[in-house]
Amino acid sequence: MEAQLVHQHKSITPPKGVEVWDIDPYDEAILTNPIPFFAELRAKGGLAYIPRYEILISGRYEETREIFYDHARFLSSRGVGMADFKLEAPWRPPSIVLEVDPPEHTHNRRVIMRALSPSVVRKLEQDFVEDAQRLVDEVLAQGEIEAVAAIAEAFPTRVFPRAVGIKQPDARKLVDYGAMVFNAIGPDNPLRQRIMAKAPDIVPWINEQCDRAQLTEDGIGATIYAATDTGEIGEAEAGMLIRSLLSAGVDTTVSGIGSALWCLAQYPEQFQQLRADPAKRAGPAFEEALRFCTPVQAFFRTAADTTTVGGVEIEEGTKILCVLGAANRDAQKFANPDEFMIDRDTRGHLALGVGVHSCVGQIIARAEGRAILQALAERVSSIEFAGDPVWRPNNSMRALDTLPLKLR
Ligand code: OVM
Repeated sequence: MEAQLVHQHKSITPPKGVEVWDIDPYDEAILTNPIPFFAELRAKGGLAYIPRYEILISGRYEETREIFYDHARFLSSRGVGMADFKLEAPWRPPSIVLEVDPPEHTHNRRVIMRALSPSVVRKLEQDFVEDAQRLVDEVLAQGEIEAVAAIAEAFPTRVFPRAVGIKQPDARKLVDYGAMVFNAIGPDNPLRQRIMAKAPDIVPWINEQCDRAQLTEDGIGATIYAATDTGEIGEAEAGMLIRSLLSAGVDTTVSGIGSALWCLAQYPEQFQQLRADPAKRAGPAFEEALRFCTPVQAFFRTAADTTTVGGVEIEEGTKILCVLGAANRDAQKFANPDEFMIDRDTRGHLALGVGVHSCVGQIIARAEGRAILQALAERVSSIEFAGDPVWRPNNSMRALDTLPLKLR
């Protein structure tokens, strides 16, 4: 028998030369207001050690990128959360694209890439644009709205499940499943436990949607199942890849769109800049919102062997929390990082990762973001807060709970 795991992963001794930092990055006050924590994290150096969880943490751009880019030294197959899948049974069968290393990863990812190719998404984009225009017309008629429900959740849950080919989408279950997946990446804290209590209600429904017979014949899901006809993957793998789409394709875009709206309300002169050329600036504005708010705030990697980063020796089995949200506000990479500027050069931001695991759905996510921001900029003259925005704590996702807006 394995010894009882204290932190769901191997116990490590603090490496020499790193600061020991007595902080809980999963404190709800930090999760809902992470920016001061990011600054403190970067000030500690390339890596810091958090004794409470016996993990390393990285929040500077250079080190975070180095770790994320190197899939051979820093594994995903041992889980991208606090738990080491080599030592603790995962809460669900591991994802065959997220929680896996090359060469299996390469093989499985290729099937999704083909199903989400630029030519496929180009055809979907016209639908996204029409849906976005219709949705913005609807909310404009209401004047004052709660924009998380009315736009951020409404839009992706309308367009994405339909693109996949889900016949009877249940927006609530899709959003809640995303919350489970992203809270599961953190420690086994009350946040994770509360959402996991919903599993019996949600997981069987999600799994059911992944069956071939449940999917339309013309969606992304059907294209993935087509790869079983040539023997490239099996039926079970195809189902697992659909599960990945439903895991990663809803909450992420809900968060990205909600955060983009928050940015535009917070920086009205930036919204006016967007309005001056919606078709050209919607894409860059969404990209800057990704950098500025970074929907997936952090993922772990696990050291495959003894290695060094920035002169720090890291032992095998070490869990490293890579804080993408902090790296995206590193002044060494982005000038005036705490300013939201839609005309800045956002290239190299880490909101969609980097390397072999970088977001496989990024072209569809970007198409959704562009569609909604362009529709807004073409129809709305001003976006103002109609009350205080409230952030929803989550172990790895930065997302709004409520966003009262007045649209004119
Ligand atoms: C998956 C998966 C789950 C969560 C996130 C993600 C951001 C992928 O199930 O494959 O990528």
